[in-house]
Amino acid sequence: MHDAVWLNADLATMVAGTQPYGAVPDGVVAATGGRISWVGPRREWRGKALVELDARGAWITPGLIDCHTHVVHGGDRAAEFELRLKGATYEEIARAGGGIVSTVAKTRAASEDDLVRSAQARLQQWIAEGVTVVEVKSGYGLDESTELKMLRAARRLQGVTVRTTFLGAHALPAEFQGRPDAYIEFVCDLMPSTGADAVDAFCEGIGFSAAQTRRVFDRARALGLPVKLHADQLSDLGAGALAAEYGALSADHLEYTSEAGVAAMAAAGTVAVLLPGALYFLREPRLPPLQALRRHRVPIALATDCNPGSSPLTSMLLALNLACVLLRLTPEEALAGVTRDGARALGMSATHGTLEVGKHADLALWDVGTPAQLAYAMGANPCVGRVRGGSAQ
Ligand code: DI6
Ligand code: FE
Repeated sequence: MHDAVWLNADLATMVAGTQPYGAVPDGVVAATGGRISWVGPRREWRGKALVELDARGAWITPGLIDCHTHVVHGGDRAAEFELRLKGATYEEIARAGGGIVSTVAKTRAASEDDLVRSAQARLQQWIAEGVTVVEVKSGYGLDESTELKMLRAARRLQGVTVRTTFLGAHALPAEFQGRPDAYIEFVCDLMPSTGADAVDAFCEGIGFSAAQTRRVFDRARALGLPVKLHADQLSDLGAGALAAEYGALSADHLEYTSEAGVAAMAAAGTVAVLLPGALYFLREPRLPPLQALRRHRVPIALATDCNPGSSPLTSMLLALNLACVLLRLTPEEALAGVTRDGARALGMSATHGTLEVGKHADLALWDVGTPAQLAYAMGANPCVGRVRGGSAQ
């Protein structure tokens, strides 16, 4: 006996195989104890369930996964947006003491409760759009108390499964001006007490060098923590290959990554996380190397990169559309990027990301005629139901 069963649905299981979207027309999905306990075509369903739910012809996908966000932060950067529209560049603003460090001041000044409140208010949109898992990074504290405060705030968020990432190596705080190596030492020393699920760094001209990133990753490796990397967003520092060398879960951004970097990622099983919101908002002319990623069969995930400076994007569905229009992903690749491969970018593919028996019963129900409509529409929200751990929410 199953706990619950959804009938009268078309399934996009997102299991890789011969069917686009892993589709099962007129499919059935059942859940027991919070896990998927049966999935397949209705004509093969012989089971019984305590609760029978009518999906009313909806498409059911895995709950969406946003594998790269900075959704916990203080303040906004609308003034910086205005400066950019008057001609200043993102990098110029950062070098003049704006950018990331201006959000640091706001985040330090905010209480933990303030951070929970503002992030939870933003997160309602993810929840309304069928998202069930969200990764949240620190990195706007750059001191011990604020980094830990951000991570505690992230763990208090409700309505989604949260994965936390320690991004101490995001920017150099004013206290360490001229002493980046001393700051990296501080980040390494703080790492064991963060309780984060993974470690990230910003390897960039306005962030940290490859050598500094290595020190962070060496410490993470010694602690047994998986790593991710903001890689080659604004210039090619060989960061895709560096991430691969450390067996990173993911290398993110990748606008300037070379084919050699892509090949290294393929060999290491490192997921490419593409962030079309940042590319759009910064009007970045250089596109990530999609053809090379396809040729080398690197799994491609998609995320919002929600942050106040380079991607104030709070819609996963809009991220799908931006990925197709700007980066030229197919709608099927885009949907895989926010389900199967988003899970992989978080090291969660054994339990999340597809509709398969044994995985968490995290589902999204959509009033669409085809799954491609999720990426096609701009600003619509056809989500008509969301299930997390087997419970309708
Ligand atoms: N890359 C990003 O996209 C965000 N952080 C990073 O390293 C942007 C952060 C910001 O501008 O506040
Ligand atoms: Fe980011």
